[in-house]
Amino acid sequence: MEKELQAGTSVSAILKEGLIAPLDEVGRRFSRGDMFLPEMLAAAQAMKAGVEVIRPLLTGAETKPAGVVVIGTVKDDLHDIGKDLVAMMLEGAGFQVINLGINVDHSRFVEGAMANKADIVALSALLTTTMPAMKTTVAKLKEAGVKGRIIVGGAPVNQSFADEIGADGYSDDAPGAVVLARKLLGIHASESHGEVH
Ligand code: B1M
Repeated sequence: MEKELQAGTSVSAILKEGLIAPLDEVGRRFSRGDMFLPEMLAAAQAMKAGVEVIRPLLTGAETKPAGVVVIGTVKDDLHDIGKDLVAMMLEGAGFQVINLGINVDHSRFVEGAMANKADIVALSALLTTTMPAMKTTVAKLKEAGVKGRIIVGGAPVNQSFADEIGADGYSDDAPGAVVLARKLLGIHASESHGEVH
């Protein structure tokens, strides 16, 4: 990967073609029963090591804070690679990101959002079985009077589910989450740096 960077390959191409595409293939093989959990875990570890190499290019050095984002993967869901990519790209775009981690219960989302006066609360879910936890979290955030806008994402989530559960926005990938967060807060891209090409 360092070689690709030195050769001038874009961060976006490395991410999409070198990291995400192979992991998708692992997922497909897992679905077919050609690969098993330890292999999926090893692939995830390789992906994480790869992401660490490009992390400085994703997070950049931004001076003007764009807003506060509290992000986490919902309860009973342990997938964090996509959520961490979203977090890194938001950081790169100048947001202050408080990453609550994985398996985040709705009450921790509420506490995190309140304590940090979140402008955006970002929820990730990778399992169809944890989508109900996303729904509950959105409901509890609203019930608690959290003022920040709520955005959702993750492989099984789509716009109609986001609408159904009352989220303020949905994005299918990390760069889209940055665009969405800016849009919801009325920030123009030119006011912030950290674009990844
Ligand atoms: Co899991 N797993 N996994 N897994 N795993 C999936 C999700 C699965 C689709 C694989 C498959 O069967 N083909 C399947 C879910 C099926 C379903 O629900 N329909 C699955 C399963 C079944 C499971 C277990 C139940 C397996 C088991 O134990 N029998 C288990 C569940 C554990 C749990 O969470 N309780 C499990 C475990 C694991 C590992 C621990 C081994 C590992 C995760 C390691 C980790 O995250 N630290 C793992 C992995 C690696 C995968 C796959 C292969 C890859 C996920 C990934 O990281 N993708 C996955 C198959 C697949 O997706 N192809 C699979 C790369 C990442 C960049 O993409 O996370 O989608 P993604 O994020 C994207 C977008 O979704 C979006 O932006 C990112 C890209 O820019 N996005 C957001 C994500 N969050 C967002 C939030 C936003 C906006 C955008 O705004 C807030």
